[in-house]
Amino acid sequence: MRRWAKYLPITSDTPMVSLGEGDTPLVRSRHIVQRVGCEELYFKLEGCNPTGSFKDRGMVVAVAKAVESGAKALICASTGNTSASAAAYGAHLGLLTTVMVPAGNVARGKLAQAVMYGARVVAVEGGFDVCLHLARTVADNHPVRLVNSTNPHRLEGQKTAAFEIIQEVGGAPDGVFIPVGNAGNITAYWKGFVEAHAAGMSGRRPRMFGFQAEGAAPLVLGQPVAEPKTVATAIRIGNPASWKGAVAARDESGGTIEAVSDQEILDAYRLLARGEGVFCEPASAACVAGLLKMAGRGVRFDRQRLVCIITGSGLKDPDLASAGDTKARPVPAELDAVERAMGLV
Ligand code: AN7
Repeated sequence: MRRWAKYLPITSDTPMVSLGEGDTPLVRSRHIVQRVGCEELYFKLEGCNPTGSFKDRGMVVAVAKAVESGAKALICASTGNTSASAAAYGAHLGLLTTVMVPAGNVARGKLAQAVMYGARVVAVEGGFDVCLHLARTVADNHPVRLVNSTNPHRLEGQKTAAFEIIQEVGGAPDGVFIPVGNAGNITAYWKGFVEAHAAGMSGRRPRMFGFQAEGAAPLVLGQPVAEPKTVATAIRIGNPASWKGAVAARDESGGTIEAVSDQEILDAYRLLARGEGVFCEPASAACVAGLLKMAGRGVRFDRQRLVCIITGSGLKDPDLASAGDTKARPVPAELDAVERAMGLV
């Protein structure tokens, strides 16, 4: 908040708090860049934020503004990351936080965070879309502040990631690849790039490429999806709140919003970890899956500089990660047993 204060809705009454959000690494690709055939490819590691996802950038602003206006309690609907972030900033600023999540469809690490930060967790028998509807209704009828991305302060905070990218690579890249769920983030990035361009921070604006999971792709289909399904639970959303913002980002930037299959997401998830040393959650890998898919069908990025937004940490979803080959059986504490386990003898 401090660094970008002049671009944020901050007043002398806004509490200037921080858990260390923002200033996340921009890592240059060494492996996937070759498959894509572009000039430069970067990963913006938003999983390095304090609660392990990009949500912290906007949440710190939304919660600070809530406190400024006298709020004592917060509520959000969430597929997991928003709840972890709201719970953390709620705890930091002494607010009572309620999070509404789809029962049985939230990665274990995210739930653990909400519980540890002391939020009241309401697991709803339904998906994210119904949780958001209920949270909005509660906020309309009770003195509880809604901190979903329908809260404009969230998008203000999230747009700072665009400023950081511009500053680090010296202007906007040619293309930004980003996973899309409730569509707040693609809306916020585009807002950031547009404002930065207008303020003279960057001579141009990037094309925005958004990616949804095939089973949860309302923006691709052009209509809400009643029962969204995908392994990437973070983006299991059938009726995004920022629908118009996402379509504007796509159309004004000359980009696209496309779908990727769960298999393509999981392939990119593993490739990022093994080929780049970047361990993200499956939803985050959707944008890399999308970039690889475009390159695979012959889209050329020859002289271009591209950035993929890696929205959350792989540690959020330990069950999915360890469903692979971690059948590590213990071996006796003896040298020959270790050498055998290593395939050396
Ligand atoms: C890792 O936490 O919607 O398109 O409730 O956790 O701005 O929704 C999370 C979304 C991408 C999609 N990557 O961003 C929630 C929630 C990760 C995410 C998205 C989410 P939006």
